[in-house]
Amino acid sequence: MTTPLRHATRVRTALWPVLLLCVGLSAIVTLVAQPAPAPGPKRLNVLLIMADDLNTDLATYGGPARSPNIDTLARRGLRFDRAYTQYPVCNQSRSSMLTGRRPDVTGVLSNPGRNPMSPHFRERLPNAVTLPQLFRNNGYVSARVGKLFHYGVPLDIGTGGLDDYKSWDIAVNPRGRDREMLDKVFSLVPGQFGGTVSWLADDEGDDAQHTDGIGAAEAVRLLERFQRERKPFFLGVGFYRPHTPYVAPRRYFDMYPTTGIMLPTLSADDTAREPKAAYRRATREQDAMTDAQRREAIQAYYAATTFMDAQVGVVLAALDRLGLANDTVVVFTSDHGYHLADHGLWQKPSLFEHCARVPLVIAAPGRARGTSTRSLAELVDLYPTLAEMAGLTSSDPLDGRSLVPVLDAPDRSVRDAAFTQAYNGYAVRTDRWRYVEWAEGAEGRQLYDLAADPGETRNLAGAAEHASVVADLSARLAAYRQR
Ligand SMILES: [Ca+2]
Repeated sequence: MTTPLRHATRVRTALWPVLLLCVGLSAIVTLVAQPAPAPGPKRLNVLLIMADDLNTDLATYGGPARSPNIDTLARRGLRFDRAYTQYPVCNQSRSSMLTGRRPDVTGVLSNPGRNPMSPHFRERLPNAVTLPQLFRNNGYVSARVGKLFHYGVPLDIGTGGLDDYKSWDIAVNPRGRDREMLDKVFSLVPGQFGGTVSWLADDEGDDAQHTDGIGAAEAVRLLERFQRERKPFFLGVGFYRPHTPYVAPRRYFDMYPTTGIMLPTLSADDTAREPKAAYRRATREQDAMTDAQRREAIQAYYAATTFMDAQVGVVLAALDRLGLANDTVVVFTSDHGYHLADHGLWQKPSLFEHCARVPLVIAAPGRARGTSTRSLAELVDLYPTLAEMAGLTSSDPLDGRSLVPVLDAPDRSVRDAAFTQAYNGYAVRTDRWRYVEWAEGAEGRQLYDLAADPGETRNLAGAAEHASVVADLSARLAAYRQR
């Protein structure tokens, strides 16, 4: 299938009057009230690049998935080794990150599809000023390419998904050949793609024909336009990979021979699935995978990851070519981590480290460069961090903390705990421990000493010698839930 596809649908400036008629007078007032761009020194641009469902198996983090372009970005900036999502599912995480509020505040606690009542964050927070909206309200042009707010992948590709129209001046919805090839995808559940494990090596298409390749090209066009028009910008580029279906050109699969892929070993708790709540996302079809299928799925996930990394490279090369790099803070992250047979689990969500932890690189002009930090960070911290760097102030009561002190001195820390929640479970990560409570402990507790046991193989929650640790961390979770 080599026919060029319709590349993208856009909400262009010319469509604003139509949109405004649809959304009512309040939006008009919002637009009119926006102040003109402030005169003065050059303003700091923002390029926020998000991958979907990307864990820390990147080479950037010492993992097996090649990521030469994200590695390059890390050499220009600061790699956060302990960054965590607020909720390891797309909609919950993205709503939280982009509003700067925790999931219990946004009220977005489920993905659409499974629960038709799943709200948009505007239902609970109608007047929230999102991160891109803050920039938009302060004279920046705010643009999105691809998945920033939630989309169902792959079926919503090419649509606006659960977008927030107040956040953007420009929205681009790329759609490539991967969206048209679903009939060729191998899936554990035939006919389903996003919610189960599925993959395809594309033998004919090249990068530029895939949704993320088209998204990268659209992002480059926007950067060229912003540079030409000398506009300060907030550009969000949301790639769809490595989210299922893991689709990429064949050559990326060839980088990862299945004979070289080691399958994780399971602990006694993993095998027994205790506590049960921790393994609630295990599915029958995933449990029934053969080892050969597990290796093929991991190969495909890494292939999709390296393909996505190549698209990151396309965008970063344009930033350099256009002379924008010295005036632009670049953030690369993912909405949550991911299981690849570790703990006997696949995909998300869980409250294990591999699912709660996210890659996070921030390359900011004049700040930390080519190093890493052990400072804990949460995705909700990105909002105050970017606002501070740009000299903007939000009137919203943000839940995160600015990471700017860490960007200036990577041995510093701005928080001593990071929190993640899923279903009726809450987890806290400290310097040494990961502690999880399900139904406030009624459905189980987990305590792992990550300094001694990074693979989370020994649950210490019932050990008498750690009772005071459990009591302390349980109190922290109670305080978190009551905020
Ligand atoms: Ca996701």
